Amino acid sequence: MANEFPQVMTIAGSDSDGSAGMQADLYTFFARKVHGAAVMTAAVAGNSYGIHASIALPTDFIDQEFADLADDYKILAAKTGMLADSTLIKNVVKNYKKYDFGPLVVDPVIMTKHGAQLLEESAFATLREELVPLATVITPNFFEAEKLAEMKITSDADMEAAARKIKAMGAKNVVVKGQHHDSTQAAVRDFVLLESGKSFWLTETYIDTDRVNGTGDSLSACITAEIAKGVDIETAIRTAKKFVHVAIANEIQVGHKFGPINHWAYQD
Ligand code: PXL
Repeated sequence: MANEFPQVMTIAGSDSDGSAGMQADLYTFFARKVHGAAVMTAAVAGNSYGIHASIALPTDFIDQEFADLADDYKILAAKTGMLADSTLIKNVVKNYKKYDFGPLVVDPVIMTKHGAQLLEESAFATLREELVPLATVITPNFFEAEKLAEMKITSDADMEAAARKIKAMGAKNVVVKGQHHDSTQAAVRDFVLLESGKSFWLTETYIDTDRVNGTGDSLSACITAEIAKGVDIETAIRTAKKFVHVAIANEIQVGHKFGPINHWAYQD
């Protein structure tokens, strides 16, 4: 039977309020018209006020999730999200190498915007040494770029230097997402360094809202979806930046505090 409809996979944690993690990835895949499969690695209990409990799934269960998808589905691109600890990263790397799931987008999830730690500090070296080299695209935010590159970022030049360091670790294309902590800032600027060496800044106006949960998940998920449809990496990154910007700009009234973005808002 034909199995040709574009299919992608997220390898991520479930977020019970649907704003981030696996749920945000699946919403994004749906909005970008690809079928999304989900290898669940961990789960958090939380809501728009924060995360209140977290568990990692057993690695033999995760092995079976990978095996079942490899046996049947034709996954054309995959992404990672929350991987919790070193054991889980190693397990995901083992499974990703065992099968053919296409190019990998790594969202090196370390901490939520509101300070909940989603990756143990002791796993940073495993992330750097084992997962980063597999990345066709890696999408660290400002804080994750500091941790990966082991440097402070206080200027545009630092952001560019961090991107180069992360590329030197083996990631082919690097998107370092800019800061958005200051409600008076005019713009949010991300730095992109492509495999060819070409680099550029992506700029969108800053929107002063608390409903920005899941932006990083959705950006990396959108890049994954576009790659699966055969779009080139630069266009995939540019589309993803727009997708997330429009999703933030068209706020939905969900939750009392740090709510989800609007995955319906962007239309090509
Ligand atoms: O947005 C990062 C993220 C990733 N994965 C899970 C999360 C979050 C943020 O809340 O809960 C499961």
